[in-house]
Formats: sequence, structure tokens, C-alpha cells
Amino acid sequence: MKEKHREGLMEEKRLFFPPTGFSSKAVMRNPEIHELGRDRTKFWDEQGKRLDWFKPWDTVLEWSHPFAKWYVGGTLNAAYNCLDRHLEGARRNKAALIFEGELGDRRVLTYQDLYREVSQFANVLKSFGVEKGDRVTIYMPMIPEAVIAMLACARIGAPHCVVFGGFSAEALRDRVLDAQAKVVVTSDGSFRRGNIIPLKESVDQALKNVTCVKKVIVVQRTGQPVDMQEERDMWYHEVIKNVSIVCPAEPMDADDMLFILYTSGTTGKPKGVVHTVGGYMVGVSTTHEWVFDVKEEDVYWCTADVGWITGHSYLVYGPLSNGATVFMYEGAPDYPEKDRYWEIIERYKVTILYTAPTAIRTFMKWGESYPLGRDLSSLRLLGSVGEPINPEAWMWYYKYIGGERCPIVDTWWQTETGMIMMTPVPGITPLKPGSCTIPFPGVHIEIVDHMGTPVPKGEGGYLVVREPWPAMLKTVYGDDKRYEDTYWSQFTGVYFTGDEAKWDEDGYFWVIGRVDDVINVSGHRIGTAEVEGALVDHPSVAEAACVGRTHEVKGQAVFAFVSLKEGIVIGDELIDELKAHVVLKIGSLARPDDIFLTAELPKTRSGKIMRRLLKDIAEGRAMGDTSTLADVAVINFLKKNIDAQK
Ligand code: 6R9
Repeated sequence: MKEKHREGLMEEKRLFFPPTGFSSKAVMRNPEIHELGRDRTKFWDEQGKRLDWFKPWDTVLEWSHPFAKWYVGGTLNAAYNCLDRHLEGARRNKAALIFEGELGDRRVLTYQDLYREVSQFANVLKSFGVEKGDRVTIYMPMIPEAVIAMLACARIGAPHCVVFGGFSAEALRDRVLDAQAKVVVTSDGSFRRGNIIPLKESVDQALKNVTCVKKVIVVQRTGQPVDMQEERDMWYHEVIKNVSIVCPAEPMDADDMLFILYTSGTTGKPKGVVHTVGGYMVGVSTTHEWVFDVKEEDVYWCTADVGWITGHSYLVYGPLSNGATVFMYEGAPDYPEKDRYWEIIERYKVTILYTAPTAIRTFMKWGESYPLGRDLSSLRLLGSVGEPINPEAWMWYYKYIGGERCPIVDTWWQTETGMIMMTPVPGITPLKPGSCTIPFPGVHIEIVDHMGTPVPKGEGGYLVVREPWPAMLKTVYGDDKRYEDTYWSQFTGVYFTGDEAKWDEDGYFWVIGRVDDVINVSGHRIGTAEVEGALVDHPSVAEAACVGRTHEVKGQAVFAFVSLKEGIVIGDELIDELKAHVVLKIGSLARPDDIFLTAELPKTRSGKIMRRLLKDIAEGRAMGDTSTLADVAVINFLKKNIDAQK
């Protein structure tokens, strides 16, 4: 995968047309739709009407570069749009969430059920003093209460900050502090491959000496004993008892904050990406319906965790605003057997599956006998997100999961974009394996050179967004300057994605990957600076430099070069200890695959670590220009030793 492979990508000539019968029934089948999207304000003005507003907007967009306000003057509520408005007709008793736990426990919540539980929990939050604008951190497994907590926050206008349950106590603490959360919602633990991950224990560690958090609400999931701090900690099942099911949805300005979601950037400090109610909801609702071709009878499964943006936009807000039936699974794909996903699809007759290339490559490795052993004929559409999908994985997904009858929507987007930005519209767009095809209607994407000038078809460069789009981030929480610097300062007037891409003669886009210091491990963004910070925090480490290297299954893996302090004895235990230290500081998702201990790191004469050369070494390829190095012997030593290990 990646770089070397993706170089030749545009030579991929296979073209797949929407299957017979698909286009004629597709929700969006107007071949003019991309053309109509060129009048962006008119297009998004029209799409705004798909939501229920308490008060309609006056102006669709106010653009004061780089700050946008969408649907100005309008008021609405995200939870109302996901729940209340479905209760009038036949959807009321339709399944909103079908849940299956790792141990096989099952729950179905209809729209009426979900409405009731959300309203009750919203009242609980209110009774604990949570008011409009107060932040609530959610650190939960993939269980219905995670969705309930998110929607309860949205209902009362308290922005939620979901922190992925795989993050460590320290990472959680940083995020709680940055958001100054008033309440934390968590569970005793979560099930993973038959083990219990002790979430409450991490919360206890994270909250040591943290004063902003007044209450911790704990869902009982695994049942193992946990410490409950008096006054602060409450059991969910106790506080929810006898609470009123009536909780009016708070009218929110379109520009009010819906949530903060932390993501990795080029510095060690994670960025709190802020999304607002109006634009975000219009963006995710429109894209969800058209990209996934969602119909009333579909069973839609997005495998992403709610701790990531994909979980927010395409497990919660997009599908529920469209009144879809969402399937939610708590556990691992290989527990108890490697056909768990296929068993689920067979059991629930899932019709739409949205997952990540890293998962697909894992399934490929396990072999096709697992999917072939199950009836997957209910599937009619497949999706991919998180990183570039290599044509080989695309073809496998198409053949063995989709039975050569399901279009694949390869969707390119980011935490910051909030909504899918480049994608096929499945009833219209012919597919090319490995390409996310073309921008969604109403979205204006370009590839520019280092001067910011758009490059002609057939060439590559930096991926930028030329015009504001409704689900765009509003800012970085508490740091407008960082928002401007990170996204709007590289090229005049446009949003810089951090990605590199090419477009071919047909105008199809081929995303290559990040050009900044972000490593994409299994579709999860990890900042090199964060991992380096964690390594340097270890008492034996003097300096550290991390790069991403190509990995067959994960897309990329973390490769760390570490120099030790004077007098430290080198040994294999130390490497394990350093890896464990990264897990402790950030979480297992950031664990380096390789750590190479070295006396020195290669630096320029001005003392900058030359990551570009380290990357060449990690990839096992020829080194680029070494002329600016202070001491070329350092890099030659590294190259020789690492090549020898391979
Ligand atoms: C939704 C999500 C964003 C980064 C993005 C890019 C990579 C995501 C992709 C893709 C190629 C796709 N990325 N989808 N690259 N093709 N279909 O993943 O958000 O976690 O913020 O990551 O992921 O590099 O810049 P996020």
C-alpha cells in the first residue's frame, strides 16, 4: 500500500458502473446533481429544508474568512431532528438502534424508546447542573448508552466531547481539562476479545486533582467491582430511575456548538475540533442519505467507534436524522470467531456496511472462507473510510463481501470536514478501485502546487477545499489562532487538508496520504509529536523521532528512533518498556511497531531532526538528499543496521 504503490495508481483503468436495478431505484439518481451543486449557496439552502427548524434561517452563509456561519438566524435542535420528528408516523415503532454486545447480548431500541431514554438522561444531566454550553465528556464502550448520552447532551445544548475508550487515562485527562468538562459519562468497563477494559479505573486516574468535573455517571456494563467516589460518582441505572420522560429540546442557534472532538495534529497537543448544530446536521444528513442510498427498510451498519468522527456523523447524527435503522456492535471482529461480522450481517440482514480499509485487509488475511461460509446476500451497498483503499483490497471487498453486486463508496473526509467530501454517489458515479472519485455536490475541492496554484488534470499536489461547506469545523476549541494557522495559512484563501492527492484525466481524485506529521494507523490519526512526547517522558530517553512506515494491514505503523540518556543499558526489555510507556501515555492505538535505539539522531547543522531521511530508512528505500546533515555518519549507521535487520 501507500506511496510506492499509490504512485502507479492512476494507471488503474477498471471502471465499475452502478449495477442494473440500482440506479433506477437510487435515492439520488439525478445525473445533473453535481452540476446543480455548483451554485453552492442555492444548493445548501435547498438542503437545509430537509431538517426541522424551530425558526428558519435568514441567510444561508456568512463568510468572514476563515470563519463561516451557516444558516444564520435559524434555530434547531440536533436531538429533535434525530428523534422527535420521527415519532409522528410509522417510524415511531421502527428500530432506531439494534445493538449486539460482544458476548452476544442483544437490544433493540425503537425511535420511541430512544426518545424516552434520551429525554430521561437529559433530565438527569440537568439535575446535576449541566446547562446549555457546559461540556460533558463521554468515555464509553460501543453500547446504546453512548448514543443516548450524546443525544441527551445535544437535547439540552451541552456540547459533548467523546473520547475513544482506547485512549489512556492521561490522554483522557488532557481532553477533560482542555474542554473543562463538568460531567463525565463512562461505564465500569467494556468487553474486548473476552477481556474487560477497566474504563472507570482510567477515569479515576484521569480525574485526580481535576476540579472542573463535578459528577461522574457510570453505566454498569461489565459488572466488575469499581470504586465509587462519594458525592461525585453515580450509577446510571440508579439516577435514571423515575426521572421524567419529558424534556423539551433546547432551541439552539445554528451556529451554537454541538460537540468538540479531539484529533491529532502536528504538535503534541490534540486539537479540539468544534462542530456547530446547523451546518453539521445539514451536511451529515444530506451526505448520509445520498452516499449510502438509505431507504426506509435498510439495516445500516457503520463499524466505526463513536469515539471517532465517523461514529459521530455516520453512526449517530446522519442516520438517525434520516430515520434509519442503525446496527451497533460492541466488540472485536474476531471474537469468538473470525466470521463475527459475517454472522451479524446474516443474522440481521444488514443491507449497508461502512467500514475501513484496515479491517478489509485483515479479513483478506484471514481468508475468504469466513465470508463465504455466511449468507451475505442482504448487502446492497458497501462503504470505506479512514485511509486510502488499495485496489487489491477494493477488489476483494467487491467480490467476497459484495458478491460483485454492491457498489463501493470510498468516502474521503476528515474530523474537521465533519461530513463526507469526496465520494461516489452510488446510483450515478462509475467507480474506479482505489479512487474516492469526485467531490460531493456542493463541495469545491482542488489540488494545488506549493504556490497554491491549481494543477491540471493528470497531476498531483496538495489537497485543498476552495469554498466553505456546511459541516466545516467552526474553530479549534478555545484557540481561533490555531484554527487559522493550521488550516488557512498554507495557501491563501483555501482550507488545507494536510493530504496529498492526484487527479486523473477524468477528474477522479486519488488520495495519497498525509504530508504533515500525522501518521494514519488503521485509519486512526496519530501525531508524531504526541508519540515523541510520550517517549521522551520515559526517564531513559534523551530524544525521539517518529515516522510512519508502510504496513500491510494497518496502512501505516509507527517507527520510532530513540536516543538514550548517558549510561542507560540497551536491552530488549527496554524496548518493550518504551512501547508500554507510549500505551500508558496515549493508548494502545499509538504503540510503535518498531523502536530503534541509536546513539544519535540525524540532524541538520541547525539542529533539526531530519525526519524525511528517517522515513526513507523506515520504508527501506534509497535515501534522499543528505547534504544538509551535520554528520552523515549517523544516518549511514542507522541505514546499515536497520537494513541488516530486515
Ligand atoms: C473520516 C476520517 C482524516 C484523514 C484524511 C486522510 C485519511 C480518510 C480517506 C482517507 C484516503 C479515504 N482518509 N478517508 N484517505 N481515502 N477515503 O477518517 O477522519 O480520522 O480525521 O482522518 O484520513 O488522510 O486527512 P480523520
